[in-house]
Amino acid sequence: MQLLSQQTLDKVAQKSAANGSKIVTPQYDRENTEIGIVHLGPGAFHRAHQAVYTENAMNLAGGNWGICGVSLRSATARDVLAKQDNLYTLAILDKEINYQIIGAIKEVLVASEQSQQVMDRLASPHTKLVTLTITEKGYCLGSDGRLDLSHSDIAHDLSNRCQPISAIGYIVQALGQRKINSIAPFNVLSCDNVSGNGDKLRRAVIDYAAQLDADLASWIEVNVAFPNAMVDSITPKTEDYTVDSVSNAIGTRDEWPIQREQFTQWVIEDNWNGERPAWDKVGVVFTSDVDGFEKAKLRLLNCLHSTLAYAGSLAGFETVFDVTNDDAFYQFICQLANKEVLGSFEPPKELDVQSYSEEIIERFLNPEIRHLLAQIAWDGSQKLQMRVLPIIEDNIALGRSTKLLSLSLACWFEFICRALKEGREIVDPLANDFANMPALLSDDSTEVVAAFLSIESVFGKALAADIELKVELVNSLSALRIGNITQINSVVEKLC
Ligand code: CS2
Repeated sequence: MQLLSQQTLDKVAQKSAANGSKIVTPQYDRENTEIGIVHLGPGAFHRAHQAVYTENAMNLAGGNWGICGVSLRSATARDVLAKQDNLYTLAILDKEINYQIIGAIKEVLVASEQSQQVMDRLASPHTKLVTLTITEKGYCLGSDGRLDLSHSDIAHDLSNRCQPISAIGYIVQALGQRKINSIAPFNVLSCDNVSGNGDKLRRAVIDYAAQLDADLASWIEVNVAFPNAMVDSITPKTEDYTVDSVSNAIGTRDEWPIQREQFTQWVIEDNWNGERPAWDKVGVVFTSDVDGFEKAKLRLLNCLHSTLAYAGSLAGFETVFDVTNDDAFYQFICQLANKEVLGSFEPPKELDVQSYSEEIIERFLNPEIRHLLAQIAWDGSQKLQMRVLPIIEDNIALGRSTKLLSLSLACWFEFICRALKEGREIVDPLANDFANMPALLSDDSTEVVAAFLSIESVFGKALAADIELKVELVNSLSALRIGNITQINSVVEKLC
């Protein structure tokens, strides 16, 4: 089978005609489209979400919004996509199955090998927008919400400002060059699943710039927009079977297609300088208040996802579909959403949050999507700070129950403890810290809970000092350890 490329796009069209299906291919003059966006972190989520909105906007309204994807370290995306002229397939796996060939990414660079080219792209007057999916840990923030100057990447960049390794270091260096060359700054749009992502990124960028050049820091403060944004679409990583099934469907070999559900949402704060792609014409919502959407998404979808990831893995399930399809776990997350999440925050006026919550649980039951719990379980120490802890804090302040949320956290504790005891790899920036905490091997739930709560970068001071929360966590962990987690309903009954 020939490889997907600009030359073989007509094969895709033939296949699509033969099957009576419509596989959309780029409808704009791809060759003559300039790069207007630099995206840091072109992983699966970017390729299934922002790149697709940009593709659809160019299909509809043109514009020089080609994307240069910058991998900070890994060369895999560049090397695989280069062979395909950076084209890849989006497979939408839902009640209907649809394929679309995406051409918006025009170039992929690897910062660790092509630092100067990355800098040139960022400093180019054609670049109007820098977007990012660098995950929670890429922001290098300390527990006080300020840039962690002792973070090894930041410390490195501060003493090698022309050869940065962090996203923050690249952004500030490029903005500095634009300022010197009197080129208008780009907008900086975080697309990470982080609450107040634009505000956090702005804080990190300004703190970093202030260490190097006070004038640059004030210039950034006045001139650069960092809109907050909420992003959503369930995007499991590409597996070998995805490559085979997509290649068969499109009639050419695609070595790195991307799969996602039909549902997709992008809500961006309308805080913008200059032009942007015609995203508003292809479903992106611009609003003055992203906060409520972000909270709804992180507290419902992501809190339930992480809860299922830990509880479900402990019970031996493999995917979100499998565990949600189990009646006891289904009831558990419905109860968690209804009793402890809904009501913990003020939803946006335009959102019917009860239906939103029910629709999310329905999305987990998409049989076409094999979303591995192990993938969602990564980086719990970072994710739970956005997904579970703020709900606990708000519920405590409002005098509401936190019992089920405590059970969710206890599942994470037990997940980490079991991995340590069984010598399994833990994918988490705190993996080494966990390994150096002997208390996590203890059979005594009180000792285990105290050890976790002592991690200040995760729990801060107030939660760690909350006696009632501590008791609930100990009770939950003990109930999990004595009881049978596959019967999560009996564990819940004991606690509530
Ligand atoms: C998931 C998210 O891996 C995870 O942690 O919870 O990636 C989730 O699928 C997305 O936020 C959905 O928009």
